Amino acid sequence: MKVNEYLAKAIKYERGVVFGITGGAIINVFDALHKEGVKLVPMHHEQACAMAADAFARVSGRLGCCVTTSGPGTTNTITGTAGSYYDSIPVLNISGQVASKHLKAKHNKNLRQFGFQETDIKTLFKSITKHSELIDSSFNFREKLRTTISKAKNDRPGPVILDICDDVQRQEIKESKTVNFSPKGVDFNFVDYTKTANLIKNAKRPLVILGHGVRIGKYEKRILEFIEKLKIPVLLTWGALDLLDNDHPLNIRDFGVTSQRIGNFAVQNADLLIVLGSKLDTHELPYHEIYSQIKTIVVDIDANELDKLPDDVIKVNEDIGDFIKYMDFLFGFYKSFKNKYKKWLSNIQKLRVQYPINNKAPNENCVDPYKFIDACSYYANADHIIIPDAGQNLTWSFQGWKIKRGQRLFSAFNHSPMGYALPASIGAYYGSNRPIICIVGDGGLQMNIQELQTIAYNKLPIKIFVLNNNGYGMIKQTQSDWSTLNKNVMCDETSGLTFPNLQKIANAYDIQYKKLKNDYSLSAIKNILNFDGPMIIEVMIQDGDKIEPKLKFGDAFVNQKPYLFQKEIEYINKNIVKGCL
Ligand SMILES: Cc1ncc(C[n+]2csc(CCOP(=O)(O)OP(=O)(O)O)c2C)c(N)n1
Ligand SMILES: [Mg+2]
Repeated sequence: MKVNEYLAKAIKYERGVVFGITGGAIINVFDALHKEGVKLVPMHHEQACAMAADAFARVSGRLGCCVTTSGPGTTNTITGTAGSYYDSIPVLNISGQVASKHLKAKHNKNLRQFGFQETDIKTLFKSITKHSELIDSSFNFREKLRTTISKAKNDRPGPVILDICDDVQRQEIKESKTVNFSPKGVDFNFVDYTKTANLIKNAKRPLVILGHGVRIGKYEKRILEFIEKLKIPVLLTWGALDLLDNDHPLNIRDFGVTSQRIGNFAVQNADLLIVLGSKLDTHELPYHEIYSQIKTIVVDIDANELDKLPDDVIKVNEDIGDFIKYMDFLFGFYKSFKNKYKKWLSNIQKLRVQYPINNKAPNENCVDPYKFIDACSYYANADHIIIPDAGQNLTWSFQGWKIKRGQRLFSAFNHSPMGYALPASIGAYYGSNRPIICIVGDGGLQMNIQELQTIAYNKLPIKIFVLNNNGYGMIKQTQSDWSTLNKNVMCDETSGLTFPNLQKIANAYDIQYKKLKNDYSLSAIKNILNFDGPMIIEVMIQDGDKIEPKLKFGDAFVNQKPYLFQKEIEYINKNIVKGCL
């Protein structure tokens, strides 16, 4: 069998959908994929292909596949691939490379280039993939591909890339007699589980923090059973916000720099944090001092993530599933936990109601972003997948969205490139066949606007809500926060950054267009979501509207802007612990 034929069979076996753009050095791979009957989605920019493959993997739980040509084709995928790496998303990238005899390494490695459109992909992608390899011979390709796919999917998943020379794609695979394919090895580590279990048993005000690792490990159901047995209040990172429905009694939602207020008060007043599958980003816990104040147990499969934490933290380098298994064993039937933290939980929930995200009066002149998110989440059904982009629109979405069980809500969390949401919506549709809500800024839309054509041609059920706040709102907010900075530089028309008329854009792509002018027009979202097919909805936000609350770097963890009076902080602190064990 030839290299390209085996590759196509492997992708078919993985039930992959290929997002890609063709070119001279990858033409044979696409030909084999086509012959094998693999679903191919041609797009208009390779950046978008990588992002679509990423979102496909996120929603389907399968391997994402992105196929591009040598040189500019593959260098265009860097932003998307980096996002998959930081968020641990399994994506197989296949890149065409110049013919093996044209590789500069075969002539003089100090050359910048030998072959036309040659680029050293292996080196370029080394720091943003789990595995990056140049395939300049067909020897042992079967084993190499299987090992590469296994790396993408196992342990802490992530993207991988094979850069396959054009001539090699067409060669018969040659194999050594002993194919040395070893599945992942087993490491033993000796965690003091009894000590950990005792800490949990003795805690008075514990919190469970769930991160994206829960989903990556496919432990959504097991975790639910675990927390429902312990009945400990649960905080969710953005990567895990869609693990629990908004109304789940244990769900106290988000915490960190841009979250509801009460999550941070809960953290500050807890006596134990049990962190499962979160790398505890600086966006969540910006100050490391917290670990010397509150006992913290962190369970993570990646030892490097534990290593970065201070010594005060109890570090459990273990798969979450194994950790839960041990806890199940040690706690028996969890009888001792029966409603132990009832008061702690109800105090937090009561305060959350007193400090809602949004309580402004409706406005006739524009749409309040929090009211928009609230209305959109009210009308969306359990089948919807929601993908915000980057900037204020992302934060408003995560602060305000109320998850219904089954919904997915995600973005490229850790890399957060503008332009992710639109191509990710395409990938998410092909990975799920579900209706998609894409929430994007007027700035971010421009970064992958060409994919409107992919959406229009395929008539994908994607509703594209464009939050028009006259430019780069996120950056404007930062500029307004710091008196040392001038206002609006590089952010809007005042410094030369302009945007096209969205209605004309919609017309040009032959996509339906609607405008939401003010808070009173938000009920139109119901019919918009019921419409069959793509639609662009322009949401008119007031220029200068902010993310609130938001922690300014350096301020106390519980004093997000707009600031609270000291008396109010004391009131919350007192009431959150009142009557607890
Ligand atoms: C590719 C990329 N370039 C630049 C940035 C830096 N950045 C973050 S948010 C933002 C402004 C986004 O504006 P818009 O898309 O209109 O969203 P808004 O904040 O207005 O909701 C910028 C420039 C980024 N995250 N990604
Ligand atoms: Mg904007």
